[in-house]
Amino acid sequence: MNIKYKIIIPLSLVALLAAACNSKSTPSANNQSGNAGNNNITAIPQNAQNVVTYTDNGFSPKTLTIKKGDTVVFENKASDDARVASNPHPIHNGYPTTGGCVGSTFDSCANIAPNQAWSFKFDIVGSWGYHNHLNPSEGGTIVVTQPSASAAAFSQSANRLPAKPAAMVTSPTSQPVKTSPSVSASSMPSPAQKNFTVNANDNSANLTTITASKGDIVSIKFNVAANETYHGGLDFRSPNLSTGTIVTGSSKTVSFTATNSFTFIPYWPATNIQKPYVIKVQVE
Ligand SMILES: [Cu+2]
Repeated sequence: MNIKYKIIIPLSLVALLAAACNSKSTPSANNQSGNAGNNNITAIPQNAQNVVTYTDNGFSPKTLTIKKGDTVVFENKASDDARVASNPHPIHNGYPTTGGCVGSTFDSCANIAPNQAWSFKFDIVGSWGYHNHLNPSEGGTIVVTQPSASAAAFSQSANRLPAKPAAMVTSPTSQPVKTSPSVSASSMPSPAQKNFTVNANDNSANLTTITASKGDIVSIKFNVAANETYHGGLDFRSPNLSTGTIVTGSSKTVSFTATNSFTFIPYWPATNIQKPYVIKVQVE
């Protein structure tokens, strides 16, 4: 069995269709040009690994957990168009990459017709809500996890060379074998998981400094109080990572690998008014 062809054919198909879509000038306001990476709308691919299916009943599974770097294929098997977009509606900026047609690049931007699919690669660890922009009450969550060092090395060799895990083949030559990165990575200690809970309202939070070590996987659960918070809720924003809108009385969890210190600033999402406190993430 030749695995290479299975991988190369769908990818080149994606590239061709993406190029075709972008060269066409469409009058649709939803179609943003100059954003080629985003309009990966194709026929439904076969044998996709991470699939969310949209039917007339909404998205399934509601929560899909993947590894950082995985691509999710959103397949439309419903009778109507769908447009997958990062929460919150309508600003689509929850997934923290800018340059999409509205906010985040996690946005199909164009409508996905029945029997078409849209693919998106997730490079940021965290829990990312999305919705159908054409019917915003429908949605789901993609949970992107950080593979542990050894798991990452294993899944890379397992995905690409299932029949021949290169790292484990003993070299038949007498030359010294270079230590491969996967071997040294697997001998490194796994990063620590650190969990924090922030209880916040419009005026203050119970936890305003979070301390972690470089490399830690940090999870912060933001609870937005039902009382003493304007009903539109809060959005905790930082240069690289934002929670998106958390409505009053609900919570959201963000996860990331600690690299540099930064600060979350809470805002009223509807009016972009900054609240009078900050939450510092101190990485030592
Ligand atoms: Cu929307």
